[in-house]
Amino acid sequence: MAPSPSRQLLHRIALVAFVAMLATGIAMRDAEAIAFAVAVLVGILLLPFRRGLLGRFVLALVLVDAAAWMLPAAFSNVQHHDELAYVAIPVGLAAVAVGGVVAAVGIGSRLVPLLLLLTTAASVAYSQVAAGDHVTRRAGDVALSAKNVRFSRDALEAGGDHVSVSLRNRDLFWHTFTIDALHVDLRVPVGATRRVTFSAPAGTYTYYCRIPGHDVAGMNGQIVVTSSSPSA
Ligand SMILES: [Cu+2]
Repeated sequence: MAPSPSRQLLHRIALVAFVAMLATGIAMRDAEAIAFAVAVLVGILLLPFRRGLLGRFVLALVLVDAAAWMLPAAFSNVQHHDELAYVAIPVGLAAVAVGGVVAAVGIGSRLVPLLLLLTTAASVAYSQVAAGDHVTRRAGDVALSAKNVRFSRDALEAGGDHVSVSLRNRDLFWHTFTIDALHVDLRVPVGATRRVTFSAPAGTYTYYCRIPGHDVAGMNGQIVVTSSSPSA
């Protein structure tokens, strides 16, 4: 029996997802992205068995997860007019993930890839031509970056009435700069820089990334806030 149109489409989209995820993982040296690519490959290898049910199930799970991370990243980076590569990566991966999920639930229309391709092209083009609120680090910011589920620094100092922190995310998946005690929760998608300004009584505060598993993996540190600027 020949595979159904949706299974054929799922197979093709999953191959694209595998190559795109692997290439992104290698280009960004991102272990989580490579793990995602491997999970997609497992789903592809399972597709020929049991009328594809197990493969469909695995691919649906992995691609729903990918879409859940990449769609908001795509929206955020388009909206903030981030660098071309860091708009194209989440938009492209989100489109592939959504297409894969649609095929995994049994919709095999050829219109799906066409619509996704057009949406991707339009979103990326819009992000690069429209004027907007592109966020960059500013003088005086406490500067942090995140790479391979690590903050660049685990001890920060800040002073003054207002503390500004800018975080650049060099990983494919989201990171946050979160201080529960101060209700600070800065969310940063792939390749982007985001800033947060807050006021805090002098003291020592713990910051961490609240993406599941990241705090446990060591993504945390302490910020000491003094009443006057530390450089003064
Ligand atoms: Cu994180």
